Amino acid sequence: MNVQTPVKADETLMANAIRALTMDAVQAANSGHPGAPMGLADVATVLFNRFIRIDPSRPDWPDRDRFVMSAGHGSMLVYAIHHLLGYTDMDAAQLRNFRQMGARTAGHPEYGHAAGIETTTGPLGQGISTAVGMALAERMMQARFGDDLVDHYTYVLAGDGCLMEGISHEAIDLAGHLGLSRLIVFWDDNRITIDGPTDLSTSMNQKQRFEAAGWHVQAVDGHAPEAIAAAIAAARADDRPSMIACRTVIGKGAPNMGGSHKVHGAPLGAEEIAATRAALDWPHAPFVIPDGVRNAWEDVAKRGAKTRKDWQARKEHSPKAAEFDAAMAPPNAEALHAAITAYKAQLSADAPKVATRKASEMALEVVNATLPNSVGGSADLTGSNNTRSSAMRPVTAQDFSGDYIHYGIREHTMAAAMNGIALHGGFRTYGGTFLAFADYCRPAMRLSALMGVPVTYVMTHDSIGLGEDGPTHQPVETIASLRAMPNMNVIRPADAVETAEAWEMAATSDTTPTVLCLSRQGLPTLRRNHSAENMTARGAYVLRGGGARDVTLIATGSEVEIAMEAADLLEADGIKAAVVSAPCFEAFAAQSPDYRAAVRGSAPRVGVEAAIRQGWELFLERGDGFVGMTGFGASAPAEELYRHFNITAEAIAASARRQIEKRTKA
Ligand SMILES: Cc1ncc(C[n+]2csc(CCOP(=O)(O)OP(=O)(O)O)c2C)c(N)n1
Ligand SMILES: [Mg+2]
Repeated sequence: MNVQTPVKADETLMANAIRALTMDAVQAANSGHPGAPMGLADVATVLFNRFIRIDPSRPDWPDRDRFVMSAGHGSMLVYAIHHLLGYTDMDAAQLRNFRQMGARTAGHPEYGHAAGIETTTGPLGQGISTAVGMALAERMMQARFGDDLVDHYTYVLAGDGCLMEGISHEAIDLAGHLGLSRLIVFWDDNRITIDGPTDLSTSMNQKQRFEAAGWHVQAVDGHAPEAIAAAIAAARADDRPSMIACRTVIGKGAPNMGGSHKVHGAPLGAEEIAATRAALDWPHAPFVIPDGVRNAWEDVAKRGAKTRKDWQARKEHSPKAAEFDAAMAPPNAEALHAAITAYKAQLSADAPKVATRKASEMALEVVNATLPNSVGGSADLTGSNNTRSSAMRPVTAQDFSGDYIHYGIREHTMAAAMNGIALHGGFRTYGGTFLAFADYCRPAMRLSALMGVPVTYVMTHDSIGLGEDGPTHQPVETIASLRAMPNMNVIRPADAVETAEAWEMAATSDTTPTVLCLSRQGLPTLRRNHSAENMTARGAYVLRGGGARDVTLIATGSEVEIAMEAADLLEADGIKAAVVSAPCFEAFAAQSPDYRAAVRGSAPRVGVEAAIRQGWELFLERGDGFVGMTGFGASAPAEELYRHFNITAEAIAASARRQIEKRTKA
């Protein structure tokens, strides 16, 4: 079991190895941050030497402890430790090439770049908030599989910066409320940030802040191994999340520069490095580690490997082994495709008129019934986002067996926690808010995309179509801004069928997160002819009018219905208008050139979306028309807003006629 190991090794030497590797790698790169790794070397050494259970030969072992370097600028701490533990992908050449093209030792720790990096950090505050999701997933897995299979901790090293960022407030509050007992945060209390001492910019009593949120709080000398160890043991024993304030000296070991903001983010320089070697009594050449120290670190890895093997044996005999493996495996895409296809056939026959947010809830009944490890949630808008399917039960501090998370009004931490849940493994996760508040989630969404974590953002109230709540709530530029993000699928379905298809894509995506942009207002079913093919996965397709066309109307979401009406108006005048539904630009961009050309057609085009035009060059050429928004919306009933902003069938038809006329004259 996960218990403390007695100390044998010389932890001062183990910590000085981190210091030396850090200062030498930063010097070699002539760039990087030596201060935090040197200051945290003692805390990290005690944590790894006496407590942490990981197996470098099996970095994805599900019951490993999670270690998050939230102060991501201190990446050399992670790389040095991985090197010392003997991770095969972190040899000395990687350290010598710190921050260089193609090296695994990126400037900030990047998930997927080297084994054992649990999450990408660097944007301050993200690590601690992502870790809240990991610690929550651990509790939820423990509730399902018991201590035998789930018995690990989530450890976080956070700096002054992480705790000053606003997201930390949300994360601390949520973790305290949920009583995430296996979350242990070390605060690198060095009283230094880039600009200088922290008293330039904060007077916060961090200990009281954590206490107020329901945490177990301790303070120790961050260079006193026994005190650190005692604090970790007490933190593990407490049933609340724990914060250990570790009073440290930034750049500890550097005799002249230590303790100053000058060591935060610049090489020490040859002279100070020599002085540090002398002060630490570390005579070894750069990147050379004496055998005794290397052996001490490798013992940590050996202990982890043994613990992992014990776990493996327990799992093999567990009656829940198959269920556990299924939860850790990718979702059953075949089963979901069959269920969604049958559901789509029913929808096309019934042709309900529902808002796509409601259609999303209907699709979730299918998704959540088919994928048992689906976990949902909302940032206090459950009834508006329609994110809770009928069988879902809330997760609470008393009962983690539920599958629905009330994130509270904490969009940013919701997004980061979803990353953490997904990275932890065992669950597929989604969470909702209003689309306009995607901006409150954005830094964490960017990390979902950068890391390739397939979480789903259920974002409702996706345009002026939400009506009376007005321009504060009406996205105008939001969709374009999300489409601008690499590796993010932005899907704006037109009806219940496309919504079901969007959910199939989102719930089975491997490495791309998804934003679902969903309407508040009711929309008719436009896809009346059932097809087993997921047309939304094509990105865009001809919904109406094969064969020769005089004009192509291309629309998304709630505006597809309006484009269909415009096609009726044009048809009455003998003008053949094709209507293209374009729910997912990213998927369309990935289609073959032939397919794209066939959908776009050679006739003049009019794009229609109740949002800004930016990004529509995927479909439109110069001279093509666009009916949409050019500024913020307004507060009024939705129908009136569409008329006011001239997003109507008449306006689309008029634009189509203009395009055709221009083409005839040319
Ligand atoms: C969101 C965000 N804002 C700003 C930065 C730039 N930045 C990197 S480290 C840092 C100061 C962090 O101070 P602290 O956490 O105390 O680290 P220390 O100087 O003690 O190593 C800043 C402002 C960042 N990485 N992320
Ligand atoms: Mg600091």
